[in-house]
Amino acid sequence: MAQFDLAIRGGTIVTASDEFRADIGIRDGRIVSIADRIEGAAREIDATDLLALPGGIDSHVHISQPSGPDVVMADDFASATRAAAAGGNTTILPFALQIKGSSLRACVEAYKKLADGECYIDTSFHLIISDPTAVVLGQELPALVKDGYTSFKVFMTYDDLVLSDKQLLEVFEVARREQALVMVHCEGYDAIRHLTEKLEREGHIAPYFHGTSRPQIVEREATHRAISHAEIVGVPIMIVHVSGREAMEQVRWAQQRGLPVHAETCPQYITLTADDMKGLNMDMSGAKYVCSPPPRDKASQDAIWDGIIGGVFHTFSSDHCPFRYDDPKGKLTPNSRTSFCWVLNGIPGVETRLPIFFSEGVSKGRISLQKFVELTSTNHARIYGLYPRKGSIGVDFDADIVLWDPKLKKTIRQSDLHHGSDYTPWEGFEVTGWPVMTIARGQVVADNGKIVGTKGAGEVISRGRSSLI
Ligand code: DUC
Ligand code: ZN
Ligand code: ZN
Repeated sequence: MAQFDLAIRGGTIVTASDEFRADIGIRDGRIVSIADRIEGAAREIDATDLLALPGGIDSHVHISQPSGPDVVMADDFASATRAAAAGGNTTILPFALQIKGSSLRACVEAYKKLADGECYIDTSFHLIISDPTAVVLGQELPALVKDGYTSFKVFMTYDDLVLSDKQLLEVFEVARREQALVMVHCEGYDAIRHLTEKLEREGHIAPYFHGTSRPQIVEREATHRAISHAEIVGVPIMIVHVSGREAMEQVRWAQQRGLPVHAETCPQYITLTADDMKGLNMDMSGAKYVCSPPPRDKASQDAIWDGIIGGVFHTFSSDHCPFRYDDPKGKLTPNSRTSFCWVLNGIPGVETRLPIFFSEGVSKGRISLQKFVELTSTNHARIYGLYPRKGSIGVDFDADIVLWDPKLKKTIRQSDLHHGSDYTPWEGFEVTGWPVMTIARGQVVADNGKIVGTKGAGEVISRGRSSLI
């Protein structure tokens, strides 16, 4: 009998700290040997001239999330995990959204049911707390944290999701007590409402004004408020999807004061600008880029790079939140033409996150390979309680590996993607560096853009405590 199920031969292994040439021996879905030369494998994969990176972990994706009446998210768990795998990911962390008035546990169980047997790669849920009742805070959340749901997101905006400052503080208290990590969506509800009403009164209703209705100051104020509340309670927080200089500076200020404040940014904030939401000839195509916080400007992109290079950001996620564009159940709902505030918020990106970041970061010489691995895999595993099972290449880790061709040039095209959306915001975007094979727990899932894995091979997994706790 062969000693290994699979050997990956001749690649350059990159971790968050190292880079070396070695073979990788895999048995029963785990890495069992790393050596100069591995013999005796049932299957060999030649990785000469390729990088062997820890599979991407995308800790911020939305799948099958209820987003309003007569609205359908473009991805279910099968299509989202397929797309993620084709884009070099081996684990994703979507959200289980609590519908106001519902039991949190019941919502989690419903999401698990949707995911069970459907995933091509491993999946693990964060929670979204929209209704922090006494039962949720006192009973459901503590029990769910114990069951491995060790992170939850709260919102400072949106009618159906916004928490008051008092509620934020209460959720933070539970997180501190139960040793969970809170992710915070920082945009101020009342300021957005005020600006939206003003814009609508003035007749500014096109998708472009989505950005005008939530300028950087709105994000900056909320970021500062979240940081202050976390300091009052004494709890670590993760500020998600930071879009520009102003919020980034708040995070950096907090970090310089020694506060445990962490931050995430996303591809849209290094590649898109508010102008993308303008559309052509006043048509609705700007809706394709509507997401929150909105893309800013070139100076903001530079500031985000400063934050990435300077260590302000810990994770680079997609915030994949996919809707179809040309669809009345997607971006073009009947209401969307009456005001930007009805345009569904979110863009697809789980499949393109890694190539965009590699190309803009590593290929353009802004960051090292190690930093790429740290921000796209290792830190996600550490921060969300998956380490040391996932997030690196080493003996005993899950055999979650992406083989990467650092020289391959590609143009991103919707026609090549695997997600459920009918467009990509990065149509025509040119990248250098591409994931040519994705291996999840020792099984090849994606091979040169072709899905060869099995639906159901990915599991819904629970997580331990965050390294930040
Ligand atoms: N926040 C997210 O995290 N994703 C999509 C929309 C939003 O507001
Ligand atoms: Zn958000
Ligand atoms: Zn999101």
